[in-house]
Amino acid sequence: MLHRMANSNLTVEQLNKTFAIPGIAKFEPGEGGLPRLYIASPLATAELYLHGGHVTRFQPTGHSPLLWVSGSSLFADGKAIRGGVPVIFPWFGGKAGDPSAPAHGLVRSRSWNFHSLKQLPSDEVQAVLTFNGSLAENPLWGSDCLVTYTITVGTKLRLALAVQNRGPGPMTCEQALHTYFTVGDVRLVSVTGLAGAAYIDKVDGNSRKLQDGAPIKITGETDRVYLDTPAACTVIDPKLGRRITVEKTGSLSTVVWNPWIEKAKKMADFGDEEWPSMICVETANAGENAVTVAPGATHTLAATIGAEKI
Ligand code: TA6
Repeated sequence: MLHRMANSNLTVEQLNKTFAIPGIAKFEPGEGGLPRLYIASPLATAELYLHGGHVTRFQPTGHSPLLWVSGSSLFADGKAIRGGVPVIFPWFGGKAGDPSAPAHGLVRSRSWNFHSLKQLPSDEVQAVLTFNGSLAENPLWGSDCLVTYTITVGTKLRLALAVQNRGPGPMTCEQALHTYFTVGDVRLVSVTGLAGAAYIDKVDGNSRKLQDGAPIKITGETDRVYLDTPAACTVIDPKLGRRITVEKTGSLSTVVWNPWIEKAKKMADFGDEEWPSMICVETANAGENAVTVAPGATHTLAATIGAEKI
């Protein structure tokens, strides 16, 4: 059966002929028949969809999976996958001044182009995907641009989202790697690395607040955009007996989100009972941390995700 990519004439079979690494990485029909790259190296297993450039699985050898995906997620062109690492660009959340614009930008629900796949001397497996933003196609891009997303799978997951401004003027944009982590019980989890940071509390009228020095606990719907936070964050999960660390470069915002009970019920692609099993700690540039890229210049936001047992 031939599987057609959403916006390319390459089939899974043709992708494998061009890119597969025997015994390490191959394309297969994923959920909804969407083309999916499956990576199984001695260091880790991972899955990523061309749809949205979306990493849906990362499991370092010796650990249980680090990324969470809803059992109710959609896998269809034009729809975002609920979980994994959604790629958010060129705006975060709702687009300021344009309620008709899709939430979280233009790239998470469209198929990306597959550029390359290789095994590094470190035994890490590296995939590169691209997406061309064109004003002619959609003025919401704000500028012609080339997005290059480099995904490196090893004992850690390394993600690098590079935006090259191909327009004649400066390009101001927001971006995020909107990562969903699996946790044993979010009510037992704590998040460190954000002490003293200012944040926008989206469940309290977008009020601006200051994080105290204590580890962050989730005791209800939590939706916070922490500002001017370049440091690493750690998700401490006593039930799964591990801590997940998110190191980053090129990112000044960190978003912490759990929908809790009522918001989970309102999302059709999120199971009513799933909220205790996940937390988002997102690597972003949002709001006043939006970035301005000069004509011809490139800005890279990068995250490195790893786990250790406790
Ligand atoms: O990153 C947190 C957030 O902005 C929340 O406000 C919530 O909307 C979440 O993203 C998921 O957004 P989505 O459009 O994927 O439902």
